[in-house]
Amino acid sequence: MEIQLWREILEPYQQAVDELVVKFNHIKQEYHNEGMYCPIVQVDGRVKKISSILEKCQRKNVQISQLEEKIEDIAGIRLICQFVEDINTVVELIRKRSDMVVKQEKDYISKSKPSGYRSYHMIVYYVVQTLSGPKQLEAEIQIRTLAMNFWSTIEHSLQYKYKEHMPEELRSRLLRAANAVDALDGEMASVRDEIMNAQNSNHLKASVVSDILNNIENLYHIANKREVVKIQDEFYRIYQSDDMQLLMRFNKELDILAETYRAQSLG
Ligand code: 0O2
Repeated sequence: MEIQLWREILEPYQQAVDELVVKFNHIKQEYHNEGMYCPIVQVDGRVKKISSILEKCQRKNVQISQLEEKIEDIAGIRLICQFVEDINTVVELIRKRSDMVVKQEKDYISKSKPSGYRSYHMIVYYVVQTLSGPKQLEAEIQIRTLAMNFWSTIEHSLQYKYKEHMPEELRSRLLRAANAVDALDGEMASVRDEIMNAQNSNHLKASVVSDILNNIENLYHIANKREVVKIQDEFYRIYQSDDMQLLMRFNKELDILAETYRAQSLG
């Protein structure tokens, strides 16, 4: 097969990965803009390396001419969540989308693989627009927690090193580590609400502070400078009191003040 042909085959997959990464990052952004807890912490994407495609074709006895129909993870997306519960939210989110049609789901969380691997996989149909028209292809979306991801990254590199000759001792250590990851996810789930509340209030505070500073900057251009300095001092005083209600009320007052100045400048 010519190198040019590989490029031709893989280019739409690269496009799919690029588009999907953008889309999932926008989902994150939407959650943040709404001041809501986001179930996704990290979005990664990759097109499978030619050497891995060849290795998989060989392992699964797939003809190169059939690889697009038989290899489902040429385009791969990985969505990392903080908590196991978040995985269900992300799965639901994907099921509801009209631009990704679910072909298959593999739940290696309820039942892990013999290696100890845990993750939720979704194979989706996705359409990219190319110069020669729309092309439907398949992409694999792996959804897992930070802890599961840590384990599988380490295990994957060891698998790569040993292939099918991983020493038994190492294999059972990895299984023990997988159980520890499972227990860790369980422990973290029990403090999820506490952590979510803390993160939400951090996000909310950051967003209110950013709004206030924007307002102060805008006022600086249109209002009396001495008044703006007073407002800024007041902001620092309230900020130090660490009272969220006061901070939000102060922000509302600044909104009204900025609106009044804007109306005056128009009139
Ligand atoms: P790579 O290098 O990550 O692309 P199978 O027949 O079970 O071997 P299949 O049918 O493609 O594989 O589907 P499956 O089981 O859902 O696996 C798809 C991908 O999940 C794998 O792709 C890995 O990325 C990941 N995976 C599956 N099992 C394991 C495991 O035991 N350990 C780790 N670390 N990852 C796993 P590739 O093509 O095998 O590898």
